[in-house]
Amino acid sequence: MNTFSKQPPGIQAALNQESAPARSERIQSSGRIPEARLTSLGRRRSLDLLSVIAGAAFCVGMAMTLHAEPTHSITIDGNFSDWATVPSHSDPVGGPGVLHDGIPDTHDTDHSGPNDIPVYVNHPDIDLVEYKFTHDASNLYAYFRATGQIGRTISNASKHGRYYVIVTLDVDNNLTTGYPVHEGGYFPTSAGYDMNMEVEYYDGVFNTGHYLNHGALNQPELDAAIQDQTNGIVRVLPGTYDYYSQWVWFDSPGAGSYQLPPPDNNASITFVADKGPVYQGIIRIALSPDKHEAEMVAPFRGFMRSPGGDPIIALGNTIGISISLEASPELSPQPNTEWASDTGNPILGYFLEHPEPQLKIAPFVQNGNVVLSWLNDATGMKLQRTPSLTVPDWQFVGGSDTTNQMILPIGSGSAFFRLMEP
Ligand SMILES: [Ca+2]
Ligand SMILES: [Ca+2]
Ligand SMILES: [Ca+2]
Repeated sequence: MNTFSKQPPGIQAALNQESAPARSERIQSSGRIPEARLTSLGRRRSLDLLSVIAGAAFCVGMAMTLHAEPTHSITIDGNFSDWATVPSHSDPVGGPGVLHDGIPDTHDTDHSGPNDIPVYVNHPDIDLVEYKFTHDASNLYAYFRATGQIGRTISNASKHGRYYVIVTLDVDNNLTTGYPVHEGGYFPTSAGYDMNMEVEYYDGVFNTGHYLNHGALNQPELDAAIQDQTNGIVRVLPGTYDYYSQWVWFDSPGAGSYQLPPPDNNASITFVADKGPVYQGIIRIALSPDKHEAEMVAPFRGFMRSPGGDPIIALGNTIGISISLEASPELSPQPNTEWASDTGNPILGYFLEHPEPQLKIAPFVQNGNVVLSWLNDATGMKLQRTPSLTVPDWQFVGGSDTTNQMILPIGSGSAFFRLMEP
């Protein structure tokens, strides 16, 4: 996400200062946890009971809806019909003389002062014209539409282009932590950005989808942040554009350089630098066939945890979002040596609404099994069961956090179910 001052690839390069100026178990009120009861009564009676109780669970969920930004179920597949009901934000169609809040809509990235006016650069591939942002129970999603082709980079013997799809996040809804985006050459500016979810294309191909943290003001603070991150910890602190770390998160203990400690010990991370090598972790992106549109996902878990163990990104939090596209100059329509970027107006005060899981028990028995289901938006929530509510012993139902339906055998006793947020 930088300009010519970017250092050569190498892990340390990513972790060191860049040249300036280029720039629980979440137990909620019990009313939020829909519960459904399964019994092993005779078939006819049990079916009636299941149906009634499943209906009651649905009503509990409805009563607690907060009417903030609702969840949406998004599949990263290059089909954008799943975005149809997500609120749209527009950005000017760039061109000579086109201003956005007094700033050339597509512009160079060489300016870093809060009151600077960067210079117009013609680069349709980074001309953002529409963007959207949404979430579900365990992921953040962003949508982008550009005048030109997203992710297009030159690849030949002498030129190796770069393109960045950037979502900058104020993860604590606090302007005093993080940094203002003008420090990176992004305008119009806004402040408080602590972390990114980002994709780099390099030399004609996807390079990495990574998380960034800008919570350091100098090299010792950056060194400390990196040490924390090898243990899955992010401290949300005042930062600056010039000091950051970036990592790819893998849902595998051995795929990355650092296996994380419990409870994330099934995951590992690798710190990455711009310009490769390629790592495919949990941040994914898909483009439309004409490459004018992109959809991207960043699971909550990759943002890591606070020192106290709380996820940095969690349902119920409020965040701020800034969207940018940025590219190196080789594919600009006219001879040009300037990098270019385009930044949308920020989405501020975005409340990560709890999904409406609508836990249900099917009103029939399937080959001696009971079918429990919940909305696809709530995939990522964890189904738990207990044989009694008097002395509860809630146990995770294995595999339930990657689906929205479980088919379970009917045993000899009673069973009660609930969905828990991740
Ligand atoms: Ca899709
Ligand atoms: Ca634009
Ligand atoms: Ca902040």
